[in-house]
Amino acid sequence: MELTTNKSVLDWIKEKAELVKPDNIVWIDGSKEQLDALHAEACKTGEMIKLNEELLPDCYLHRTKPNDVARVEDRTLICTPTEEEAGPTNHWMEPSKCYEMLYEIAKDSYKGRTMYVIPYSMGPVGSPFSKVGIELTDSIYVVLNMSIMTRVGKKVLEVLGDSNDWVRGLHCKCDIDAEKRWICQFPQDNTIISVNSGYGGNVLLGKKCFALRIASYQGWKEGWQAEHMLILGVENPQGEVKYICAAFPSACGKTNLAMLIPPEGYQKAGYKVWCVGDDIAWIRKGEDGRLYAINPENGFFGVAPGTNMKSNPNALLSTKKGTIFTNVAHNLDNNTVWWEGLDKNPPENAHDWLGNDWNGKTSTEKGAHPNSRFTAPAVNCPCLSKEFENPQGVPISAFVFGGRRAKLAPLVYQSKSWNNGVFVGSIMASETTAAAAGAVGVVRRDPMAMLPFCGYNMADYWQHWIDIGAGLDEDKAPKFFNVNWFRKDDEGNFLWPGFGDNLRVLEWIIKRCEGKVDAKETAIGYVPYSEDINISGIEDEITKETLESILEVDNTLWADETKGIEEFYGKFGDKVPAALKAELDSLKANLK
Ligand code: OXD
Ligand code: MN
Repeated sequence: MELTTNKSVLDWIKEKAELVKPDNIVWIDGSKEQLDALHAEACKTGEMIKLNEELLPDCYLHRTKPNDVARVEDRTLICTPTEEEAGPTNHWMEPSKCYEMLYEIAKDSYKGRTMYVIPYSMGPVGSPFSKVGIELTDSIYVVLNMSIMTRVGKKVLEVLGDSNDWVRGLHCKCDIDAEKRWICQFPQDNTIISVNSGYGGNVLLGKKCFALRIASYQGWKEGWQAEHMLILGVENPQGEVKYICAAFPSACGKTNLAMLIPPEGYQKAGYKVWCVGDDIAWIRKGEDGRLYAINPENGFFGVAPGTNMKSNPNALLSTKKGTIFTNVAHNLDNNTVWWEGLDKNPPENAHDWLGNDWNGKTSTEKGAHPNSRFTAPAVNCPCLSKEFENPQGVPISAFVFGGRRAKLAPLVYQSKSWNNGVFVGSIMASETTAAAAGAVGVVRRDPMAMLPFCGYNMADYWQHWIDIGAGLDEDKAPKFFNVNWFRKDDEGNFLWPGFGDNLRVLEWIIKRCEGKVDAKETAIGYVPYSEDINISGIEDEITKETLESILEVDNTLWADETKGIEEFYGKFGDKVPAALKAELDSLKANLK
């Protein structure tokens, strides 16, 4: 039964149904009965495996096709009318050509299948920050994941009313043919079409496709921001909470930071860290002139390998109920799941992520795919912020950028101004790890961690950041910082302990925001005096001398870095904002 009388919605569904020709159409109403029935159906067809109800209640295992295990950046298109609007860092196709290609692939592809209509809200239903999307899919896995990652059902359509302001999403599994796989965004049409994939980031259209690519474009047009940022709150012993948004390229510990466990001394003193979001922030100016952020998502789509009770207990505990595991190993003895780095006790009687017999004690193959995932409800997270559902969001004190740089960037530095902070975000870069294919240690530029997620020309996006700052009073604007947890000595050993101890750096950041601590001015920005980073309790892990060494700014290395920045900016030609060119010039002058 149709759940709305909204003409723009009904017309669009009719048009798409005529294209893909489903046997029937099912509207997702958000009820438990309907979700229960879909779980049961997915288990019957083998799409999902129900896990041990006592150990992992309401949890399921799913395996994707082996050729379909990650996002596909070279097959992700931004279809703006002109190539320049998409910019040099996006793959582009002219919209009418792209629609034609996609419709040819999608045509009749739902024959013998059901079309599920998922009305969903990114952000708390009805919040002034929130936006509605409708995803059509022929995959129950998508329905069940979207029901964790977003708010779905009838209530969303009630809020939408007869408005035309909603994002269209069409997902067709087709044959999971990697050669015909396309993830296409049409920012001007509020439309996303994804074909030939069944993997999370390509098919849960609310996440990267909408909440970053389409939403970044909407934010540009409407005066707000969609950022690839975690949001966390640090509560001090007096009970005051300060909120930070932070962007990191992949493999920099973003989820761990979002759910950080304070070091023992800090816990005893009464410090707490609250997670508002682990991946995406939507940011707007509030009535008081400050910037506020919400997490538009309702769950965590986290990387499983490496998640354990030491690295991230809050993430692991979040997966203990109502979770869908994708491409992890299946422990057949107790019908639970396992992945590399979960514990030192791999199951002997198991199936690997491909479903083949697997003995974790003797096999040289991995049990879980390196990009295997959990889709866990945010409410499960022990450190979920009380403000998670706040429709007004949380006030932001600081933006933090980061990356993996063995020698270059100091542990932390503060930007000299808003525009200088935008510059620091625009030059973000990280050295590649063995976790990704390709050479290790190569510097990859990833401005604001948005490289694969910006739905328009990155240079316009930088200008948008500059414009947002120009609209804020200086005393109300968040301050900008850059962190680097990954400085190494000449033998390749990490010098900073990281994980929970990163709170020691956040403490300095917050003190800087409050004007409570002095700092040393360097060519790149303000760096802490070593005595202002608290290392009490970890003196056996890091000496004062080592701390001093990772706070150092080497002007020769930075002068080299400016060449890489110039080369990167060169891709954007004249479109690089004048304010950023001025920042680069002044950095070069400072380094002389
Ligand atoms: C993610 C990503 O999965 O950024 O969140 O790739
Ligand atoms: Mn992400």
